[in-house]
Amino acid sequence: LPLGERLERRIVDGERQGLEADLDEALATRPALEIINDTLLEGMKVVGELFGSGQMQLPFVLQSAEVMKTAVAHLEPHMEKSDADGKGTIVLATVKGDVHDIGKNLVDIILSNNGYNVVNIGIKQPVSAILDAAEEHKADVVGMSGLLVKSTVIMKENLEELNQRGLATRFPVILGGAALTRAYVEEDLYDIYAGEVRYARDAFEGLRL
Ligand code: B1M
Repeated sequence: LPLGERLERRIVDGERQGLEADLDEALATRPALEIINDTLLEGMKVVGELFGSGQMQLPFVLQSAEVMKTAVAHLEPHMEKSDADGKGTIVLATVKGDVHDIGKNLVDIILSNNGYNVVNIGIKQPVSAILDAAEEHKADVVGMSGLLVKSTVIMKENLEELNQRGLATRFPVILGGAALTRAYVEEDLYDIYAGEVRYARDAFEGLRL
């Protein structure tokens, strides 16, 4: 197989052996971010489709996710970094009940590489932990990620909690993850949140915001 297809297959098949060598070969001709966006994420998309249609079982999805994480970790040192530092602090978390963290961690890498201080507190984080971290680190923004449909409901509850605690005007919120839609965030949630809430389709939109 040509290199690009081979890398995509490695994600789909959860095949680690030879991964680094293929990535190094790809790095010789393409920037790291392009390899992630145009090749590796395509592989994850296929995994999602296979899983969603019952053609792939969960342990294999996990294997693919591990290969994806290994690949991103290998590429990370090759990503462009901006010299600018101290642009601001964002607390980043995957919301309560949700373990998906590949997208959140990509957001972390891209923001960190572009001069932001990212406090990534991990997965399955209740709103109290997110807000504690935001207060402790004097965050400029709170970022929440979640891929499950039920996470979209949790995000709404979290925003209501910020309202109740009088923190909405202090913390603008960025939401991301596959189960969200722009309309849900920027119309429905916008109406209930007393502060700013925005939707980021991908890590780059997160950076722009
Ligand atoms: Co899960 N899973 N999974 N899974 N999984 C999905 C999300 C699913 C859509 C698959 C499917 O059915 N087709 C489905 C959700 C269905 C739903 O809710 N309606 C699903 C399910 C059902 C489940 C379980 C319930 C399965 C089970 O146990 N029966 C279970 C849930 C466990 C839990 O959370 N409590 C589960 C478990 C897992 C694994 C552990 C095996 C693994 C996760 C491993 C890990 O993350 N460490 C996994 C995986 C890998 C997936 C799919 C296949 C791929 C997700 C991924 O990593 N994509 C996923 C299918 C899919 O998404 N289509 C699926 C790549 C990643 C880079 O994309 O996270 O979307 P994403 O991030 C993007 C943007 O969304 C955005 O930027 C990123 C990069 O551009 N973004 C942000 C994300 N967060 C952001 C935050 C921002 C800004 C942008 O600012 C704050």
